[in-house]
Amino acid sequence: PLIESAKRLAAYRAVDEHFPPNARSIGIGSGSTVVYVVERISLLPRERTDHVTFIPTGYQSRELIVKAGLRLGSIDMHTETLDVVFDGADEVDPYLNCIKGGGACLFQEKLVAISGRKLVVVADFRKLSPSLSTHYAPGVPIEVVPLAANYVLSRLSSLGSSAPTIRMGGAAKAGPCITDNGNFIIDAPFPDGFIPMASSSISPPRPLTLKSIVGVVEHGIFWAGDRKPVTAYFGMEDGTVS
Ligand code: DER
Repeated sequence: PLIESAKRLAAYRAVDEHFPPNARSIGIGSGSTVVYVVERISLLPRERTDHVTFIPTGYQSRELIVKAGLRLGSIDMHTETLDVVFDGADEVDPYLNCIKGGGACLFQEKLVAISGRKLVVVADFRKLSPSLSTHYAPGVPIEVVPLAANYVLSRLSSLGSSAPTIRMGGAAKAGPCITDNGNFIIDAPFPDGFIPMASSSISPPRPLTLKSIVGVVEHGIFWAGDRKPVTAYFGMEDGTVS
């Protein structure tokens, strides 16, 4: 309940402060915190949401939008920049760089985030981190083409990942987890926050190298410097929002 109330607090504050009065299109991320974002939006007066198109970032996000009775759109049909994108994260550093992909939705999340005017991250206190890849134990989620998975595993090891693994479906599915785009997810832990980058001179790390591995579709590092204003709301243990 403490964590759930922290998620709800962050989500409600984010919507109250960033849902534009004249909104036309809003991106909705994936995961459990964004559920409260949609809950808050559905409590807004109808005149504020009736004319808005909501763009999902996967099947779960799409279902949230439809079940809330909000108008569903699709990123492949949307050309104009989205007013704002709300999404969760697995780890957020002081620069507001994020690790995302815990829900295996990182590809569409990044595609929708980069299509928006700004990204508003909502998270509970557990996601705060002094340096990326030091708190979120599984490491950096990376979406890969299944045929290339073993090759990518070997490259990640040579780039310093301590124990990259293909994410399995667990009780939900025998064999690997399959993303909404039909790909695998590799979780790549990088000890003490060193994420491979083009140059060690860049601080905080800019993980260009990951994208250059053949078979990598997208990685879960959301770099705050990518021309996107990023705002983050954290629900804290003491019931405050920072
Ligand atoms: O997959 C993602 O990046 C999601 O945003 C997700 O990991 C956030 O998780 P949570 O809101 O359920 O904690």
